[in-house]
Amino acid sequence: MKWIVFFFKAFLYWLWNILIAVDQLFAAIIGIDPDETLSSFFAKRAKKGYYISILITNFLNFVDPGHSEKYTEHDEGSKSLWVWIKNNKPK
Ligand SMILES: [Ca+2]
Repeated sequence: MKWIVFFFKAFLYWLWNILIAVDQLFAAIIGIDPDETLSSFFAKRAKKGYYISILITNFLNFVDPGHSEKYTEHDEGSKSLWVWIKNNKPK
């Protein structure tokens, strides 16, 4: 029985990593820093008052209380396409 539990936990661990990878792939596709999850991106934008981000963050916190605080990556975001465009715009 303990091996069944072990393999189930290993499967969940693997599945969680895949979900994070898919999340960050989608983030990169829409121009967000590829090292940042969508949860983190929307939580930061919500704190800046962006309405759509507030709605998404409130929904995530409803489904998983404390989600945005738990998964906000304060050290990520500098590699987004939008930051690159801002810093490399022709003068
Ligand atoms: Ca990260």
